[in-house]
Amino acid sequence: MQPPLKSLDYFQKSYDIRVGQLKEKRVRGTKIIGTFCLFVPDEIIFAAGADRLVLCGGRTDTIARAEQSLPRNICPLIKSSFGAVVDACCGGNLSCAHVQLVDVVVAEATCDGKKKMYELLPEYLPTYVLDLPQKPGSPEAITYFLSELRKFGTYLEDLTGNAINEEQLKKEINSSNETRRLLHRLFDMRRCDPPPITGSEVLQVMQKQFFLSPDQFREGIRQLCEEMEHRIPPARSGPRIMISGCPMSAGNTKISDIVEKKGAVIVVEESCTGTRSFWDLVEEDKEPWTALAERYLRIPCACMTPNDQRISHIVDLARRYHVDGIVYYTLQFCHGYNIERLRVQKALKKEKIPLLAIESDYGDSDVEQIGIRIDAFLEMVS
Ligand code: BJ8
Repeated sequence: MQPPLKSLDYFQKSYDIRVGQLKEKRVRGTKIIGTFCLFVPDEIIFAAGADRLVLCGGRTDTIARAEQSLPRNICPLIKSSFGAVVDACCGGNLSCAHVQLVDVVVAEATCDGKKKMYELLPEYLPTYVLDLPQKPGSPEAITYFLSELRKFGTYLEDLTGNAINEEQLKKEINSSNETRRLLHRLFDMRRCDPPPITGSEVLQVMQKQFFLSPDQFREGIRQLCEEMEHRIPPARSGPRIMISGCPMSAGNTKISDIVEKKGAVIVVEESCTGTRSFWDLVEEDKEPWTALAERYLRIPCACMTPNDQRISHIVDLARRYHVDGIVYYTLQFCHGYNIERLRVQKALKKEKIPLLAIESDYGDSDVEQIGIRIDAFLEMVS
């Protein structure tokens, strides 16, 4: 086993610095926005002089708290996120520091479970819901989403007391694109055989993008890319695997850890903690609101219908990263990603790329059983 990359320490150390930074900002009057999804454009938040952190839960310990009011048979990400809010706002002792750092929550109309959970949030935190068209390919979708983004901009202007001007918005678009380009540089290096970084290491980094400031995150990625460029990885022994499906929020690394402990190497993740978060850039030469609406509506989330762009993106990634097999990961009770698997599976069958479907929660009770299935899958694709 090769020694861990030194630049990963940077991300660990930056965490405490960022907590301090957010606390200080709040004291100075900067509004901190909590979000739960990639569909809420950071660029608009930053252009309004606010800051943001993502509150998606990957921890198990907040789930019991959520289950006191939510049904048990909904996705663990929803329960974990909601439980953290309830606990933090009702003087609990689970100490999810993130919730206490935000002034308001900006939610989004995506899956049913999230939409209904967001209806309960105002009891704990001021909540704004950004609506989304469900058929991104329809001619009316862009017009509608554009009007929703402008409304969101007005909400932020009222909240912060700052006007969002075009110049600032363009600056934020360029800044977010710079982050996306750096992530492309990082992910491109994973096409090498063997790749100079493991999937578990990449996941740790990708989870941090939702908490660190853009400057902090970019600095970490730059250091990491430089270290990776000079790293000589040991010869590869296991197959090249792609993970595709639901996001793995901070605290949840279960499947990536099992896959790599079994000897495979994860070379790419098609998820919101992978390519979905950075793949497409925002057009920089366009009117900024339109450019944002177009880019964000292209996010291939299973909440959208039809979601053909996701199917072709997965096939494209499988070829580009020379994968031997795909582990299709669904969080328990996430119907969107679970049902969409059938179309993904069909497309991959044509390409002769094997797929293993795994549905799991945040608990440990299925670790052994998943390990056995992954062992058998890796043996088949080796
Ligand atoms: S853009 S994936 S972050 S909605 S896993 S809560 S879909 S039941 S997290 Fe998501 Fe935005 Fe889409 Fe990404 Fe619902 Fe499924 Fe749970 Fe999910």
